[in-house]
Amino acid sequence: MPEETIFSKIIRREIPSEIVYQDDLVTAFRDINPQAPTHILIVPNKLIPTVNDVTPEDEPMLGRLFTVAGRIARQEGIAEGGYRLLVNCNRDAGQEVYHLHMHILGGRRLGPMLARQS
Ligand code: DGP
Repeated sequence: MPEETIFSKIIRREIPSEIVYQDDLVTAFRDINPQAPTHILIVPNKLIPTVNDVTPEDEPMLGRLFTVAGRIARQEGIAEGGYRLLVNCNRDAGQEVYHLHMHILGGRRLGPMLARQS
């Protein structure tokens, strides 16, 4: 079994966070360190560490991530202006929390997709 992260405790509401949506498959809550006016994470309720660990049986949950992303974008008023969905996988992408999550970022011009190398 993979090791639980702080996100499992957030999903079970054992530690405080601003949950904006929850159903049988996914939970969405505001990022603790927002990079944009709207910065929300959507996570599977089941612990899946990275995209590399996804299996075909996870496909209903993966589809739910997108339908919930659209719903939250409308709720947050960023659907028309636009937003970015982002999933980091492992070290080179800078993944910090090893519980699969989709970032929803919006509410300002987000700029180029990748930071320039210095
Ligand atoms: P990533 O680099 O893709 O693994 O992003 C992890 C994100 O998780 C990062 O933007 C900060 C956020 N985060 C980490 N710990 C917590 C927490 O305890 N609560 C909340 N709400 N967000 C957290």
